[in-house]
Amino acid sequence: MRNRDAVRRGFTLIEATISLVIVSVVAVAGLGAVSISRKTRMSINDTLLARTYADLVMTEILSKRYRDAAEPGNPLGPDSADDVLGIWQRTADDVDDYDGHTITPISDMNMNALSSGNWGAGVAVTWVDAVDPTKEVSAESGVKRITVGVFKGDRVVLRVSALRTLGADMTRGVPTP
Ligand SMILES: [Ca+2]
Ligand SMILES: [Ca+2]
Repeated sequence: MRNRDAVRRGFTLIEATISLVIVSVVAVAGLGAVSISRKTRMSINDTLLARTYADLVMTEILSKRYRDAAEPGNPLGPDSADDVLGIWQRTADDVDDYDGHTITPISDMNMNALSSGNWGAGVAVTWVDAVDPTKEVSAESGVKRITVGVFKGDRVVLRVSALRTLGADMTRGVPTP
C-alpha cells in the first residue's frame, strides 16, 4: 500500500514536470506568434504609410506641366529659374524638375513636413518610348516616366511609377510650349 502511494506520488511529480515543460513550450511559441504578428503589423503600417506618401509626392509632380514653359528644349532636370536653394519644390514648374531630387522628410509643395524625418522619397524622371513605355529613350519622345521611391531610414518601402504625356497638358488646357 505504502509502495503504491510512493509510485502514485512519483507519477504525479513526472506529470507535473511534463506539464511544466509543455506550458513553457506553449508560452515560448505564443511569444513568437505575438512578435511575428507585431512585425507583420508594423510592416503593413509602413506599406500603407509609404503608399500615402508616394501618392502625395506623385500628385504634386503630376500637377506640374510636362516641360518647362520658358525652356522647352532643355534636358531633363531643373531649368535656369528653378531649383532655388531651400525652396526648390516651390519653384519646380515641370515634372522633370524633380529628377534626381530627394524629399526628406516628405513635404508638400510649400515644403511643409508631412512625415517624420526618417521618411523620404527619391524621384527619377526619364523619357520612355511612346509605344513601349518600359523602354527608356535618351531624347524627347512625348512621354515621361516618373518613379517615386519612398524610403524609411535606409530601407526602400515601395516604388510607384506614372506616365505623363505631352498631350495631357493640351487636354488639361495647359498651353504646350
Ligand atoms: Ca522647370
Ligand atoms: Ca525641367
